[in-house]
Amino acid sequence: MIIAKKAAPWLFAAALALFASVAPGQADVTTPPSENPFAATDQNDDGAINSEEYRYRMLETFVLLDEDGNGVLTISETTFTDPADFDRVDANRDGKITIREFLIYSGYLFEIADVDEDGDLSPGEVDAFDSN
Ligand SMILES: [Ca+2]
Ligand SMILES: [Ca+2]
Ligand SMILES: [Ca+2]
Repeated sequence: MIIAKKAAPWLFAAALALFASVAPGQADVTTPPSENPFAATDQNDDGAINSEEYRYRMLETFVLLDEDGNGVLTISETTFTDPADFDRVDANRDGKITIREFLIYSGYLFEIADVDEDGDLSPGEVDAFDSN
């Protein structure tokens, strides 16, 4: 399987990585590649992304990014161009992002994006976050 790392912009703007098109067509064969990443993440089709749907997407994203499958991400497996961005996620600064570090950081992004704090990300909240 070809991993579309380049198509997986991450972090901030992009990084509600869920909205990053981590080749949704590859991650889920039932999802047409052209489908809106939001819709692909919103598995119960209620028009919002809850924390479970988000977490699932994050795990999927992590696995797709982890090219050598060793369970950690190194900077070369990410699309970070600024090492400071990588360090922000790499909490213990050992040069590797573990799944735990990844989920903690992405959970933090979820909270920031969930402006009305209802535990769901609406399309509007995602758009607002993306354009920041
Ligand atoms: Ca949903
Ligand atoms: Ca680390
Ligand atoms: Ca919300």
